[in-house]
Amino acid sequence: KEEKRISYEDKLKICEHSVAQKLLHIAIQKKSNLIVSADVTTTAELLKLVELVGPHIVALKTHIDIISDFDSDQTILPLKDLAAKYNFLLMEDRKFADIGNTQELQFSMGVFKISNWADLVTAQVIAGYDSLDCFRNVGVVAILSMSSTGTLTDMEYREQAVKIAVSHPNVFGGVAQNKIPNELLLFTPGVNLADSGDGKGQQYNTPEYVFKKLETDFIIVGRGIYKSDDVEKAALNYKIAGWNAYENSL
Ligand code: BMP
Repeated sequence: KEEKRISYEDKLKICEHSVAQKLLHIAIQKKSNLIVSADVTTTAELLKLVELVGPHIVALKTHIDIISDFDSDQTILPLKDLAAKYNFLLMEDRKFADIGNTQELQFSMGVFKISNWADLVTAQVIAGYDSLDCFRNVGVVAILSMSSTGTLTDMEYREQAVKIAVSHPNVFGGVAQNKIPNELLLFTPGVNLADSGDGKGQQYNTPEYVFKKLETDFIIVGRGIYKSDDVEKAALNYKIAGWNAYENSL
């Protein structure tokens, strides 16, 4: 059944999770639905990138395990300061995919101690509903479908995955390349204004497409921004493109 695209203000009334509320308030305040995917590999590059894009984003998405010189004092403390300074949330794209007990350890232990700093995390739902119980004090964005060629997230899988996402209290959103129920926030990666793919299976759409056709709430942009010659200008361009696409889709 077709659901009508609704505004961030209306989403505030139906998405009750505290992290969803924060994200929506930031989106409205900053007039931005942009999440930058900071797929750089050193602390210096990460912090430099965040200084440039911070003012324009609602959240910064990290793959913290690709930072070669990770150190919680040198990497996380300044990152948290920047998040407070520029008013955005920290989203760790860990894509947890194990049994609850193992995920609990991966979430809180090891060198990264994700539970100490992430506002939201991504998780697969492949291990079932109970596996998501361990993510307390954080928002979970469930991976419902993927942007890559040949992904196994077919319709049958997606339907089952959405059932878990809408019913689990820790989950407030989904990563997907298709429409999802209004009570979840939709995050869409695979967004690029210049390219249609990366030669490694990634497939790109435009902001216009994902807001109009998928009714997404947030776009996730990596290389389109951090590989640009002028990173700040690129972030601003995607922010404006995303906001215009959102307004045009209402
Ligand atoms: P880029 O814009 O450079 O292609 O980066 C996309 C980012 O989004 C990567 O960090 C990737 O891990 C993530 N991602 C994706 O591309 N497709 C998905 O289906 C799910 C993702 O998390």
